[in-house]
Amino acid sequence: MAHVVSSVSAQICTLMIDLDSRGCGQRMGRFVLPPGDPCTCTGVRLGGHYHRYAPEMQGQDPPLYMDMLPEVTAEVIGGWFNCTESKLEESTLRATETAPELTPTVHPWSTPVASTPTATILVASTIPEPSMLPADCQGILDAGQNTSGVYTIQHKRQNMQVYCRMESGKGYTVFQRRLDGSVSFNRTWQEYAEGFGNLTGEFWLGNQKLRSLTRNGGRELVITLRAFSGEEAHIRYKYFHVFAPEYTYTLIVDGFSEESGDAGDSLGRQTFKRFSTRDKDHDNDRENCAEKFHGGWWLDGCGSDISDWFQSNLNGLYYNNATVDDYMGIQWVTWKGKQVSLKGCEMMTRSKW
Ligand SMILES: [Ca+2]
Repeated sequence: MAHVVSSVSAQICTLMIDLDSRGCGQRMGRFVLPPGDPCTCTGVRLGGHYHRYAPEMQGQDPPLYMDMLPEVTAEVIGGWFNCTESKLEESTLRATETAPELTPTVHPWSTPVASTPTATILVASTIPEPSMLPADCQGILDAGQNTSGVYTIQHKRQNMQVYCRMESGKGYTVFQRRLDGSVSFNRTWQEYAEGFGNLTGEFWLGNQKLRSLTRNGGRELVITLRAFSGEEAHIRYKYFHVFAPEYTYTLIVDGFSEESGDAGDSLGRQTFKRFSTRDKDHDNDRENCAEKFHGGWWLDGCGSDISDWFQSNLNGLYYNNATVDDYMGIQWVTWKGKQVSLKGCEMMTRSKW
């Protein structure tokens, strides 16, 4: 590790929001940045006033919900615009060379907004040794490992062991698996936060890692469901995001599609639902649904109240046969109804960028 003190230039971009009709004008917005190269943002500040400018996104257009705004960072914006690290470095260098007379590029179709302050600051930084570890399972695949299995990745400077499923030329990080009931999913908030089980068997990777992996908002979620009848179904959500612990690991999924089978969308209704465990009841039911169902999940109601909105629980109690009382097993209601528990399932995620 080498410690250096260097002079760098910081460009703080002001992020504003503009209601988007896709979100019924309520909770969904479009990001609004000042004109200029978004890859030069080294910091983000929320605020300002309504403004029309919203830059093009190279074909990507992830939903931005109001609740996500506190989590938007320069790194997130970099993900939206496919800014490579080298591009960020080049941008920073360019800004340093021209500071303090830097004039932001103004796109002809936009109206200039409040200035994007450029300040030269002294930063004591630690330059990490070059890492040989890919940042995710796609990186593992790109490095030539095309066999599914347990690998070590380095995500957000944190080494973590994950199970990578290599499928159709894509590398997915598996974060949940049910096979045979050998691992109890009736766990505490802390256990769900840290993860439990065996990566080659049944496990929950952990809400902290899940939050870290989905942080840039550009993740897809793929779910495999297996029934006791031998049927299998594959489901995909184009967008997948899990909020920070202070937002109780709230779930966002959007962009449902069926890859195979006819399982239907049983998770979409749970978007914006908070995570609950037997010792942290964040559902909207008078009962403690996670306690009742013996597992933590993004729960709303327990099925016995008027708030009977939930249709899936893949962390429920494992049964060795299909028929259960309403919602008491591993459920995907739009596929098998509320009285059928599944034999197994797997949930995995992958960055789209
Ligand atoms: Ca409750």
